[in-house]
Order: sequence, then C-alpha cells, then structure tokens
Amino acid sequence: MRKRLVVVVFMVVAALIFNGCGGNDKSEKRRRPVPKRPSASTGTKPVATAKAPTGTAVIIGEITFEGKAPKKWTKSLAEEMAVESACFAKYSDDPISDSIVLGKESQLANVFVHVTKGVPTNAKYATPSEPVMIDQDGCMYRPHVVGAMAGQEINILNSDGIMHNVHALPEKNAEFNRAMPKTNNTYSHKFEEAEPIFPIKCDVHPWMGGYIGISNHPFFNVTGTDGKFEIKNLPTGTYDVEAWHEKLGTQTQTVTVVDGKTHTLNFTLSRS
Ligand SMILES: [Cu+2]
Repeated sequence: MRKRLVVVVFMVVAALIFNGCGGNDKSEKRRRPVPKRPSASTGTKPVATAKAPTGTAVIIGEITFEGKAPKKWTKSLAEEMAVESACFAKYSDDPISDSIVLGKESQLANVFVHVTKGVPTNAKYATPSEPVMIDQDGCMYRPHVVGAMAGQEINILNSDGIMHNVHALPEKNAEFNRAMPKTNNTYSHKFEEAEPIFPIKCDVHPWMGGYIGISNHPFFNVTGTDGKFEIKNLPTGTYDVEAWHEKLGTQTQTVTVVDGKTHTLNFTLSRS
C-alpha cells in the first residue's frame, strides 16, 4: 500500500514537472521579444534622430531705413557718458547713439534677420564651437546686436578696464546679472533655450544697451552698416524671414528657395 502511494506521488510530481516545463516553454516564447526592446526603443526616439536639414540655397538682402535720419548723437548721451571719463576719452568726436545706426545711403545696421518658419522645429542643429563675442568698449556693447544658437558660448569682454555689469533679461532662459570689475574682463555664458531677441543692459551706465537673439538653428544674421545680410545653407523650401530692429519693429516676408540658387530679399523699415 505504501509502495503504491509512493508510486502515485512520484507520477503526480513527474506530471507536474512535465507540465511545468511546457509552461516554461510558453513563457519563454512570451519573453523572447524582451531583448529586442532596447534597440526598437532607441530607433524610435524622435528628438535624438531628427535630421537637421541643410542645403545650398542662399538668401541675401539689404535693409534700408526710410524717413528722416535720426541724430547720430545727442547732447544728453554726451553729457551722460562724460561722467565716465575712461569711456569718454575713447571718442575723438561725440559718442554716437547705437539705437539707429545708418550707412551712407540709409542702410540700416543692427537688424536681426532670421528664419522664423519653415525649419523643422524638432531638428537638432550642431552648436558652433566658436563663441559669439560681445565687447564692452567705450561704454557701448560692440556689436550692439548679436545672434547665437542655443547652447553656444557667448563671451562678454570688458576692454574698458572700468566697472561694468551685464544684466541679461531673457524670458525663457534664466536672467543673469553679472558684475564685471576691471580685473574681471571676460564672462562666458550659454543660453540653452531658443527665444526671441531680448535686451542686455548695464546698471552702472544707463545708456548702455544691447540685444541677443537665441536660435535653435543657424539661419540668422545681423546687418552691419552696409545694411546687408546673408543666410546660407538652406534646403529647398518655403520660409518666413523676419527682420527685427529695436526701434523700427519687425517685418516678415515669405520666400521660396531652391538648392544652388541665391534669392534676394530686401526690407525697408521706417519709424511709422
Ligand atoms: Cu557699464
């Protein structure tokens, strides 16, 4: 009787083990896809793999000021700056206001020209390794307007050898207010997020002001006193191009460009 019981128990255990093996086979089949998940997941990350399209189309143009030319300098600016003799001494003539700067034929400087529509928003363009430079020279920011890519280094110099502070007033990125005593003549900063152009100022010298635009793509430029801009390496497509000036507002034009061709886009900005 006991032997029979032992045999029955043995058979039950054997059956359980057998069925259990069969069950393991099924669960093994269910688990097989698991090792594939990481590669499948890696391949579907939209941001990491988003292409940053470039091409060979170029947009060039000239920005012109229309209207009565403003005074190049004002008595108040000269009087204000006179209190800082180290800066004032750098000028052989009266210091010139940097808010509206014109070329010989009313070409407009300090216009931030950038593509605002048409570039894929999730494209990840390489950040230039070369820093953007801004100098505090003669108690003015030079250049007065700069563009940089998100994450690009911006080196702010103080070649005046006097106390300045740089107070940046972005809205998306973090604001900063950095004292720059004469012994500390470089401050390096990166804005990590793209955002519309914003002001920088010096709290020591109220006439000092400049602007920084942060872009998530490289399709922007700032005009010099020749009023000219150039935006290179665009792929074939249709784009909105905006011209921004601190006193004269913005103007936008839509342009369709083709690889290998240069397109001309001129703007006229006025006080009205
Ligand atoms: Cu200053």
